[in-house]
Amino acid sequence: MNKPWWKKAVVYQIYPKSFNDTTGNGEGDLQGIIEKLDYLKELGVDVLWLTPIYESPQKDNGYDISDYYNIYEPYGTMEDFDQLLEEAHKRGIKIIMDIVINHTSTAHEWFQNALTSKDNPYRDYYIWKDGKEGDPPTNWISKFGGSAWQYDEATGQYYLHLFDVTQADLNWENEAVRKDLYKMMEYWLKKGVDGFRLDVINLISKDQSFPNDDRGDGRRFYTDGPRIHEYLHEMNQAVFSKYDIMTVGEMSSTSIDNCIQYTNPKSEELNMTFNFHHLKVDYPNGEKWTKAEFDFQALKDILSKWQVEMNKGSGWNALFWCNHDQPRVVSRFGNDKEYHKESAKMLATVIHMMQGTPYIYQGEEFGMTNPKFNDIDEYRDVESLNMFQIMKEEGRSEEEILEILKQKSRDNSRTPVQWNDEKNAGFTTGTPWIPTASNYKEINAEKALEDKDSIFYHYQKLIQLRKEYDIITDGDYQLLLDDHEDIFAYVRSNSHEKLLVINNFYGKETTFELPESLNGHSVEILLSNYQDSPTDIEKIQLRPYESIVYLLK
Ligand code: TEU
Repeated sequence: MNKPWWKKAVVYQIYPKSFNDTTGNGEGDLQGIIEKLDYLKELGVDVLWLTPIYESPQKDNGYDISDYYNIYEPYGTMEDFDQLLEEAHKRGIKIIMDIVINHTSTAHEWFQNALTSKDNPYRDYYIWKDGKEGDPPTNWISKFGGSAWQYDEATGQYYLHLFDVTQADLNWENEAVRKDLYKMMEYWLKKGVDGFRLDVINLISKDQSFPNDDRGDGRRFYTDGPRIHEYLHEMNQAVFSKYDIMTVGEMSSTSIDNCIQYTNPKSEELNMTFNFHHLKVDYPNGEKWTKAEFDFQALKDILSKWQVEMNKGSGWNALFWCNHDQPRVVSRFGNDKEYHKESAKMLATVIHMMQGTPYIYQGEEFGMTNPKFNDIDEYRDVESLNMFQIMKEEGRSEEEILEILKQKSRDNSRTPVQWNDEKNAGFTTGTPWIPTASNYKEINAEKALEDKDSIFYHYQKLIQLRKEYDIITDGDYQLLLDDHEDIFAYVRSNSHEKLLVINNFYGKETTFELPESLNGHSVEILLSNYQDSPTDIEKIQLRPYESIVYLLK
């Protein structure tokens, strides 16, 4: 059987607001993406994922959709979108849309109708409940802080919002909701888009008894909920199965077993899933809002477990370090100062030599860093601003909170893409909607393109290797030197060859010793982040952040 195309694809994520502004209004736009297609072609990516570009009040930068059928005006028009799709396709690049169907903006006409009365037909498009003796219906907590329920004076009931108060959760129990959403997806597929990234899709099915959570924030009553597999299968049959597309589900606090079921082709649900367990290794005791070192051992163990188990269960992983909700990886698990280049390349190799479909987030390909904002006025993200208030109310000092945001805020990845060393890093001629990181003169795309040894060309090479070597897609995975304190090494194997991937995760020298079971092969270096890595692999003195991919035969 032919392998589906998305198993060998590399996806590039675009956060349009911060990508490239051609109008000078300070926000990126669709024409700005068109302008950069040749750059993306040069990098070699196969698919672009656009985060939401639909009409939206932008309380959550587009994850609050008010009209699924229209483009957010500052980004351009539907004609611009059609042109983007055509220009991308001309270059052999596919486009997937971000579909947000756990909730809509409260500005959506469905919600506006729902507000008018309890018996409006759209009332049941959302989740409304009576309060309990003056309290909200349950003690569930919104992902952005505070109660997950909002009271509506006029009708005397609460609606559920797992995210911002302007993001009302849709009622998936209502078949009319599901039908309307499937129709909307068909609209985009008929235009020719190549698939979907489905926002927090594993939260759509809620436990209908809506219980209080006596030992948590409520998430266990809606995460991978009771009817989730049924809904995804229905969606697959009604929509996805009719097109040659790719689908990736964003899975919040999920489990491997569920992700196997979501992505095993036999279930006919989705093609692949994002999970976040490997990105919680700097959340001590599950607490995001604290400054912390990352737990290297946990990182290795989690990534390795997902590699092995998903393969065993015939599931498929989306591989990623970065997205618009996560800090920049080179600042997080690498070293964005002395070893900027070495560590950025090492981190790229770690992920790209694994099994799954890799995702590159805009700017990652030349090592963009966290901006290290010093002032709360520089932040824009609704979650960061809410948490700033909440932590202040808890009595923490502003200084401490700013240190935490510097490490954890979602805005760390949302600063303008640094295209060159001109004003605003070449992102806009106007005032950017969020400040540009101050290091844009040193770290930018133009500079990366001029330097043959840049992070950009390392990513380019990783993408090419994936095309060239089937073992990256098919090979089994095994972690080596499991509890080595500095090294993340693994081997990928198939019947006739092996890939040995060795990474020094730290800024000091360390020694790699080849396990005996890997003796006796011929050795070829496929990629390294140093000029002269050794081909004698029995014992390797690894330099800071050294990362080497060997082909063994
Ligand atoms: O994110 C879902 C999600 O759960 C997170 O990654 C979120 O950023 C985190 O819980 C906050 O601590 C998706 C989108 O990627 C995100 O940008 C949206 O804000 C969110 O859904 C709501 O649509």
